[in-house]
Amino acid sequence: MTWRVCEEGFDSSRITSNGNKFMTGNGYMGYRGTMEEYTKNELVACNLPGVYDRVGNKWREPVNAPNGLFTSLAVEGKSIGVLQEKPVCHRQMLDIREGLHWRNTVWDTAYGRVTVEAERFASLSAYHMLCLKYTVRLEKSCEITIKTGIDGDVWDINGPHLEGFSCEQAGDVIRVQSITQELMVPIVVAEACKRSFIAEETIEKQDKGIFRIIKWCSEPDTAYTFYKYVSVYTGKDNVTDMVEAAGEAVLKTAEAGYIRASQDHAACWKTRWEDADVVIEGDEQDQLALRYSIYQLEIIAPFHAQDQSIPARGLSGQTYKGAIFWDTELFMLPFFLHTHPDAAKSLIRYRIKSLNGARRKAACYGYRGAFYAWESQENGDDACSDYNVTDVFTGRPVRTYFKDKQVHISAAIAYAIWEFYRYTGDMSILSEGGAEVILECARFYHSYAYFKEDKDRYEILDVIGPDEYHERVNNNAYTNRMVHHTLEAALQVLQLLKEGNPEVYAELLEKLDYSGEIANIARMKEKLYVIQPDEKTLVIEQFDGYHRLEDCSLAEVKNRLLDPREYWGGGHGVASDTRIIKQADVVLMLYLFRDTYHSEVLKANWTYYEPRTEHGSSLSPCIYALLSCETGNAEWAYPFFKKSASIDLTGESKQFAGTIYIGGTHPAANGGAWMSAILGFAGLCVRDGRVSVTPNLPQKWSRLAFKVNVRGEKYSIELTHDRQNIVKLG
Ligand code: IFM
Repeated sequence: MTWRVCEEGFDSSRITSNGNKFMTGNGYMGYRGTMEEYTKNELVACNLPGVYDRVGNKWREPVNAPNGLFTSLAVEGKSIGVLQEKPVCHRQMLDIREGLHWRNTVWDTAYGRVTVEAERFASLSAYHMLCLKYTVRLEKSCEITIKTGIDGDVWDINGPHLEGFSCEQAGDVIRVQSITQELMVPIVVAEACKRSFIAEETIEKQDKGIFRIIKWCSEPDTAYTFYKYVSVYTGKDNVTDMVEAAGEAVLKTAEAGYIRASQDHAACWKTRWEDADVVIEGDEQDQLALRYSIYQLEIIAPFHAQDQSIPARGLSGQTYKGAIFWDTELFMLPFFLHTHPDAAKSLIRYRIKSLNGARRKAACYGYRGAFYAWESQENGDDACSDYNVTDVFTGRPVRTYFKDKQVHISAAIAYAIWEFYRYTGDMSILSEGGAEVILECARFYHSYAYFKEDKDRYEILDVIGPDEYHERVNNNAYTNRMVHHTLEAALQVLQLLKEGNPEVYAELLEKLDYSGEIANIARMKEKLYVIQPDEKTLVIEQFDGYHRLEDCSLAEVKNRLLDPREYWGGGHGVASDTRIIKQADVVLMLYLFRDTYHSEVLKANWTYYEPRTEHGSSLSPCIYALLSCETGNAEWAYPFFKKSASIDLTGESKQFAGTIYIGGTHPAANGGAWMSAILGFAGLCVRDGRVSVTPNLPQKWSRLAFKVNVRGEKYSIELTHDRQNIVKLG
């Protein structure tokens, strides 16, 4: 019950959301929760993170590989599938303990009952492999035709990305080779299919696909099962001959058999859960929702790579250009840091690897240092368009300033590197590029800031804070505080290296020509305007002039919408001239720097900003949960935890920004759900390698138990309303 996600009945209006909800994956690839008989029209995708392509002047986005699991069924020549024939019974299920997708569908046809049962997984023990077990059973004796193979005609938002198709058979293996249009990255998908029943098999080649046509006459009530072993390789993999590697992988897995492949896969899942599971007693729905959030993070975690990060919509497709946002550093990293520090390191290394992209961006705007991409792709270049929203009324692109003005992105990266160092105590992350990133981010802010002589202070002007509805504002409280932190981290990093690693220190100063910069950074840190709570109300103004905006209710602003898909921000948005904000902004700042504020300030700002927050971003509710826990109010936090944890189960999230599709999974919310439970309700705190908790469990929960990895040592933590137990595991 708490390890399974199930849906009964077939509802065509849920095809897209179920594609997200029933995702499987292994970090190397994400496979959407679609039916075997679906095609690109139902958004089938085998998404490959890190392989991007641009067609003409359309948006650059990650590539979907040819679908090696395509399988359709015909009985006496008539197609039977959920789209052709309404099933009498249909169940779709995800076993999150073992990372298995399963479907069972029954049709009542002129030929009696037809049942299809299929199970599949993206292997956690062999990252290039997808495996499928497919069983068909008929009540009567009929001619069955299965078409199964590799469908290269894939779903793309801004494609088609693949060209130069070659579809071949080589012995028992069929394969499709193609290349991406822009960078000509080769993609190879190979398939081997095994069955133990006798049938006639022919091969059908199409321009973009190759299929096996398997025909036989069935006995009544007899199960016919076949197995598909599919491998995916790209030119980005470190192999000399991809075609050979892909062919060998499928043959080797096929020879070992499905049971062996699924056992190896399950064993890897067992290890993952040993490190990451969180047990909630007292509410089964919460238990499932949190486990499911963890599952979503596990299937996108880059365990296979040294320096890969995670896109904002995970591996659920091409939404948001498959790009990496600050979501990873502030909302996902804490989960990985506490459970799988190696995966966390890969996320940090991705930012180190893409530092030159951030330098290019800064230089392009006339600044120095590192201005990270708002939407980052493989080389750190910004995929964010100047027109990221389309107006619903005119169909015209709307000029947005996310790319130019969300300068807080660099600070989030510096913050994450500093947190990684503080948590792991691993100096190597600093000497292997982390220090350079922090220093270059600090340099960027120094070149961006404005020194106001009359006020004798640095100000950060013309920015967008986390609340994207208010563009080009001055002195956003969150941004200024984060910049302050970056400057502080830069100075501390310099000190650490000077004392602990003088050679690296000297090399870095020389390489970056930084000696003269140190005084600039120190001065700016002293004189940067950090917005303080109002003396009477304790509220921190979100940006200069925020309090002069119209103070109307969220309901009133919603009422003003003429179209539900209308964009609320920018020049003409319904929220732009009001105090209604998209997502946690000041509240996020207070959470991150909670130790430096009085609890009355935390409460006053939570109470002020919450009714004015739309929670129009999936990043928002968890932050309100975390800050309420900080003020000792678990009951206020609870509904926000629930909202965060269940977002990809219910599918209740914004699907459009203007006319642009933004649906998919929400890893930042998944990470936020974990943070709310562990850093919020359990009050876990790890400082200098020491573990402590300040629990404040929701009334409904009778027990919360989890593990954390601190500097290579594992701790098991168990909490009830009146007991806490922290045990270091041997
Ligand atoms: O990074 C977020 C941003 O804060 C709000 N819009 C969506 C982005 C991706 O999740």
